[in-house]
Amino acid sequence: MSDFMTRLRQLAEEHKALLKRPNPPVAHGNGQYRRHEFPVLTNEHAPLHWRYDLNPETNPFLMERIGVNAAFNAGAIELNGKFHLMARVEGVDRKSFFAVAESDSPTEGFRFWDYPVLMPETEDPDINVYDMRLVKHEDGYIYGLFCSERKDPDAPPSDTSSAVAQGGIARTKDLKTWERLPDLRTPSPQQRNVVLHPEFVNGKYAFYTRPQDGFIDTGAGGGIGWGLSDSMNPAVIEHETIVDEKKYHTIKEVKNGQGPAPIKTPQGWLHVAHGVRNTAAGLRYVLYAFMTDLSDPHRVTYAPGGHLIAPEGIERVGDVSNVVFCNGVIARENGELYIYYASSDTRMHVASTTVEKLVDYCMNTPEDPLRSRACVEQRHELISRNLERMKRPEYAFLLD
Ligand code: M1P
Repeated sequence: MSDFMTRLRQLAEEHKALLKRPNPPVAHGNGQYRRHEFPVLTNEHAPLHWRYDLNPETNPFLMERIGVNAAFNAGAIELNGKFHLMARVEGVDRKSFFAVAESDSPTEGFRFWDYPVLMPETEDPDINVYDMRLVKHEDGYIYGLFCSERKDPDAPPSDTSSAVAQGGIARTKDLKTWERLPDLRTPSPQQRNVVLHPEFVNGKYAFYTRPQDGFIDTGAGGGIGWGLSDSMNPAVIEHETIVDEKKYHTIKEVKNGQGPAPIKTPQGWLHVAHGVRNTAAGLRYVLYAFMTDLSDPHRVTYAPGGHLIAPEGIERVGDVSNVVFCNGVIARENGELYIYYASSDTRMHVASTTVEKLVDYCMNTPEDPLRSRACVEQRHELISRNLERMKRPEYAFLLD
């Protein structure tokens, strides 16, 4: 057999083994969720036929011709009994695009479809697209809300970095055929982390936004925003209000952003979001949860203090280190909840829990009291209740 075919067989074996790798939950969790052992998607999950030219005449050394750098920040949806991740795949050329990976299982076996998504462009073509939220809306469409990035037209010629981010919108029924709609229009100069609420509110389409003055800095954009639009074509928000504001000396001191669309529960809408703070080592992104009122989805009802998921171990390291980011969850009819989160702009992971547990977490975790002394008082209250309880004989083992 030629070297070419020998190496190709070897690559195929390794790829198949990666896709078949079982992904059990790790033994110990904190009761809120359980991480799973391995990433569910990486650049190596990209099919060989996306990366290699498989013709020995045009690729005698069997080299990667169009490499894949990362697979992260995936939207998620359960459709026709299958689990789908709409990954942000980044080529080695730094351009991101969308691609669906599908599995029969929520935690392992994700396999990319043969072709990535050829997303239609608007009249002003995007330079980069990323971070799609998949939202099954009650109007019957599945919407893809994503960031559309273009070079800043007002930047001087010497500035080859400044960009403008806007809320891109497309819709589909099957994740295969996409109709591109005009970008969301809002009073804010830039937008990222735009998410559609899954139900009409007062007969209108409702959006979570993230107003921002600049591409990285949110500036006066004070947190996760909210606005209503009469239509999706075009979607226009005249008034933006703040649902969940960024706050000094919290996990969302610098900025925050809505994760996936919220999950409807009897106790309210359950949200997963990301919060960002600054450190001497750069920005640190963590995930947090909160709940909003069922009939008034922009009114926060429960806001547990601190993070839900922070980068751990290998998750801390990647192209943009110290980041976890979530734009996809799957809440199943049986109550299971899968949180798909990316680490360090590099790979995708999953944490499994239930809707009931996360609602309990939101309703019973104390809010951030915003001062060290008040945090200690909170802890004192818990400790004194526990010490009282630990006097019971069935707790005696804790005092050994
Ligand atoms: O690099 C971390 C994240 O930065 C951006 O998120 P945000 O707008 O909240 O700062 C996005 O580019 C996101 O894709 C990325 O993971």
